[in-house]
Amino acid sequence: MFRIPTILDADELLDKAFGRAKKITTGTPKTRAVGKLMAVKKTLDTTLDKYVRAFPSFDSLHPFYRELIDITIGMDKLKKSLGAVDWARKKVNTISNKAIKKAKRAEDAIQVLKETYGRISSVLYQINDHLVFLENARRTLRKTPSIDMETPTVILAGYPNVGKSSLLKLLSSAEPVIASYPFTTKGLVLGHVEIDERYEKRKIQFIEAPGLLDRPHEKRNDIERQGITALRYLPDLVVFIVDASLHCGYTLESQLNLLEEIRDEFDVEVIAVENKADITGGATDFLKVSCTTGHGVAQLKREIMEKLELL
Ligand SMILES: Nc1nc2c(ncn2[C@@H]2O[C@H](COP(=O)(O)OP(=O)(O)OP(=O)(O)O)[C@@H](O)[C@H]2O)c(=O)[nH]1
Ligand SMILES: [Mg+2]
Repeated sequence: MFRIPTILDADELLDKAFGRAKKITTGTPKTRAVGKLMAVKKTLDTTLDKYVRAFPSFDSLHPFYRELIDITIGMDKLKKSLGAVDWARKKVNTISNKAIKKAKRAEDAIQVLKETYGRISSVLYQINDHLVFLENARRTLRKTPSIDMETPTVILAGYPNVGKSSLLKLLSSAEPVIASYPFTTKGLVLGHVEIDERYEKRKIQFIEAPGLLDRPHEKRNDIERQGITALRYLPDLVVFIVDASLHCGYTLESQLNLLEEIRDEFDVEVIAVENKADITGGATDFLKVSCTTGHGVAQLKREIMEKLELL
């Protein structure tokens, strides 16, 4: 969702800046040295400034994204790294400006150039960890789903491994990874459905929340926390999936406790379904579905549409 350019590390930035300077080959040693210093300054000033501006302005973000980014990246670290990059940009500018003046007066302008390259390199190496952190943050932000706050939103929630991704695939355009181990889904997965009404096309967003365990919030891992954040800010409806076959590896009791907690904690309508009805069925009085045979899925779709008042 957030488009940010690749963040180069210190070595790559220095290669880029010194590479530009290397192309300046004409003039006296003095004018060459001054030209090179100006090229290095300009390249680093522009590039570092672009990095700082490319990250979203966090205070104006929707609270859902603020909370999500805090979990997946860490807001304080992110702000600190952006601050460090801005500090380096200013420092490089000051060093370059002084060096340009000095080179103009100096006997040996090339010597000034060499010393300045050394000082600029050391500033960039000082912030290398921040640059690496920002490049990782960029990759995480790129994967962050782009959620439309105006579109009706259904969250698929439940214990790990119960079939949330399988159901998301049947209900929407999403192509999630499905596997027989828990916590396959490690972030929020978004899918869409378009419904043709007589006069207009309506959209529904489906979001798979990563698997949740029935345990206190402080004990939850960062994968679960993303699901809680989504539940807090986004759903018009929750489809809670239970695996009564217990192939998921968790007891029915824990799954039902989680369902009760979600009902208590979030002020949202919940449809509970029992998945994997091809293996068992009858353990609960919820709507029975099977992602393997497709049994019950059409009825679930109808119930979702009714609850969202789209039928
Ligand atoms: N027999 C049967 N197996 C199913 C059904 N639905 C899902 N499975 C299997 O259950 C396993 C978990 O399915 P997923 O859809 O990945 O479950 P998930 O809830 O998204 O899992 P996590 O993302 O790890 O929390 C996979 O091996 C699926 O093939 C079903 O209706 N019947
Ligand atoms: Mg999944």
